[in-house]
Amino acid sequence: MPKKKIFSGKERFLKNPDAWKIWLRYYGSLAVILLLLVFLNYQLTHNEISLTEEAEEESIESAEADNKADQDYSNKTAKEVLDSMYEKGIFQKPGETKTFEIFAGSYFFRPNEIKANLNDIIVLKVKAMDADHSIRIPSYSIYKTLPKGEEVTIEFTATKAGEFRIECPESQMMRGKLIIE
Ligand SMILES: [Cu+2]
Repeated sequence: MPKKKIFSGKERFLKNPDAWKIWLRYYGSLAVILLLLVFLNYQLTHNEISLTEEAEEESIESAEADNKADQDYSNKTAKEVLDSMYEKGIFQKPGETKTFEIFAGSYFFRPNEIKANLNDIIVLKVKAMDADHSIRIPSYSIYKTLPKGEEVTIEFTATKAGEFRIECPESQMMRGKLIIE
């Protein structure tokens, strides 16, 4: 009696004519899953890297901008910084003190034209040379007598812009101009 051949599960499987289909399904699924995992992994790491790069680029850019601002600032002198603030109207520009030496004589003021800027503090040192005179700037309510040979100091703030007459009321020819810009 021939011994009945007993196939193991594996042998039986291998004898199955459709075995290749099962194999394909099994390994095919595995391959697909594996590919999917590889793809996902690539996507994740790639995105992570590009995000990190973006963040790095941004931080480099902002650091560069900071540096540039710092440099712009440090390249400017204190005066330039202040001037730019005056220009922007952050501060009102204080006037400079401008001193003028004026000689008064028969019949002149020398110099006879004084120029200053609005808000300047104007100091006039006026000296009558040959006789007593006086100086008057009506628009600024200034009137001072000038005894001969004596230096008289007049100080005022240029609060009004324009051209203003300087005169000696006693001498019609003694005329000057105060120009405030
Ligand atoms: Cu005079």
